Amino acid sequence: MMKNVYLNHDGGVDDLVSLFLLLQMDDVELTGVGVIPADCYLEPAAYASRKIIDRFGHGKSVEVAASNSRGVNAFPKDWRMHAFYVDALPLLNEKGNIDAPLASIPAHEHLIQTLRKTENPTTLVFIGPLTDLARALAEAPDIEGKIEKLVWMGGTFLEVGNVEEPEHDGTAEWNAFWDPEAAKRVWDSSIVIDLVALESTNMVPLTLDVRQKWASQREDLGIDFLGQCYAMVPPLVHNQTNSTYFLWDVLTTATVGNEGLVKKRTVKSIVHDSGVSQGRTELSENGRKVNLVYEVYRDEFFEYVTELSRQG
Ligand code: AGV
Ligand code: CA
Repeated sequence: MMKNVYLNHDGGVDDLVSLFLLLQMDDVELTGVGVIPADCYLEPAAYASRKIIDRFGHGKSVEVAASNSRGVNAFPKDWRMHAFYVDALPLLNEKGNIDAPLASIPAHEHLIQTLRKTENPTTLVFIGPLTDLARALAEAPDIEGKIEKLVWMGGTFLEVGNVEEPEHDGTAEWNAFWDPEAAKRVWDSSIVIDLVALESTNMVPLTLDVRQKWASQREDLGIDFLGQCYAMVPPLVHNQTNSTYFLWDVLTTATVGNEGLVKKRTVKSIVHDSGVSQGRTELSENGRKVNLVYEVYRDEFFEYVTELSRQG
């Protein structure tokens, strides 16, 4: 059976690779794509998305909508630059023009419109902040009924998150930190949430052996694309730093194509929307239910991503 999927991403290397992967899944009908300028700049991220659809979308027509949402806590500029590098890849620019359509409405309205016009329920894949979903729910509460579930890369229940910023205590994950109020608003809905939090993404850092595997198979165009993308970001070599790259969003997307790659359990949680812990997700009996992805079959995951990327 075909699964309707709507993707909202924020233009990072692993966001754009996630879009590429969704386009390779036989049982996924990608109904639309929203791009939010959180961990990216909007223009190159929207261009890169459309070029990926053109080059790797197997002739499918998918509309891309640019978001006009703004965050509370800005991402570091050097991370946001990555979308420029992907957009400029010769592999995506051979053709010299773009065919994939750009929507004439902002991403949160595009989400509403797409959910309403899609006959069956849709799985939402959010691999950046939840701002566009929070705005869509505020404007059109009826869409809750059209959402199968939300799969979100965000949050953590570990003591240490991945935010290292002044005036913050370090307990949050970045997608939650960018717009903590949006996360709170989505928590207040009754949407089913699968949470791909740092518990599981910490198990899939970018490492040199993975890069080497992709390099050695670069004859294949899809695997070359993975290699080119992951050449732009720092791998884990000696020890982890604030800029070490993980396959956060790619793991999230892979769970949509293959649930067997991870283990989940239900927990109850709240979100802090202000103060020194803003963006922190915390276990609490008074919280709402989320399905926490807490473990990954690492080798199977990398194997799945590599094979899905193979074009030949
Ligand atoms: O917190 C993880 C999220 C994911 O959606 N993003 C990157 C992924 O796209 C923010 C982020 C945290 N640490 C980063 C990030 C880093 N070292 N480089 C770039 N982005
Ligand atoms: Ca992201």
